[in-house]
Amino acid sequence: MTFLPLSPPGQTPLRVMTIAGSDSGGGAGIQADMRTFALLGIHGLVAVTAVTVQNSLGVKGFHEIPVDVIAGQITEVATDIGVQAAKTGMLASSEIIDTVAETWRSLDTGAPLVVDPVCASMHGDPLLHPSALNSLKDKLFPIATLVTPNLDEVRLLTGIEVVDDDSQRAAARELHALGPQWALVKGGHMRSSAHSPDLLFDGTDFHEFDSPRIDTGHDHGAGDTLAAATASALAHGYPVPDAVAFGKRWVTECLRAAYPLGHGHGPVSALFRLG
Ligand code: PXL
Repeated sequence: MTFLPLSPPGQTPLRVMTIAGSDSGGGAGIQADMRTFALLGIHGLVAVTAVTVQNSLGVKGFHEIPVDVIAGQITEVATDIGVQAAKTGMLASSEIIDTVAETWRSLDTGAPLVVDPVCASMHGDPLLHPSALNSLKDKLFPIATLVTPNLDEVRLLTGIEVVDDDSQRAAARELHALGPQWALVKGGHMRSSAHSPDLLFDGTDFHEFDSPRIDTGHDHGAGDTLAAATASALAHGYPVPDAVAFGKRWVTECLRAAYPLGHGHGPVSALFRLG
């Protein structure tokens, strides 16, 4: 596949910020995001929202970072280092969501914001208090360039059970009506399909992105990786449909390269990029 342009050695690369949780197993969260950024030639910036205690078998617990520390991380790096795009992942609580939304809004960077509305781990362990769903919808979605829910998140956010093309379109319309410029309904969790059809909607046009379903038991961090790669392409100025197409190709390759880890589920792997 073709990658993103690289800056020459010694020249400051583009910067993309991840506002997300730490995964002690190194497969998802900020660890997946930073790996993606590095292997795409992006300088990653970090605002840690929560520290999870987890391994390949599941999330045992998490500790939320105080909101003033989260706001501080975002503000200090954005005002000094500058940021060409950002993405959110695990935000844990409505207090954190409100802080992230307010901080990002007031910084007024003009940089695109990708909101991956992480609700639970692949094992079903909660990563967001259920009461925070409304904050996601009311505070963060309206300032998002792009939201990227999977089908479980779509059900929680809209009540729509996506089973086919029609319900996927209905979900995209409902999500877009919540205020983001673009809504991507990822089809990867439509396990009965031989494909992984993603649908992007900007309120007028639908764009479809298809890829073969990669048959791997190791897909931990796939959503984070797609959002991080898409944000990286947005930082380069790609139009949203092109950035999503790039993110989808990248995560498909990462799924092909996924590996077993520990006694449970392994992560997708960006290490294929190293040749
Ligand atoms: O893949 C979603 C995700 C995001 N962020 C953190 C996670 C997970 C899944 O486990 O642990 C920190």
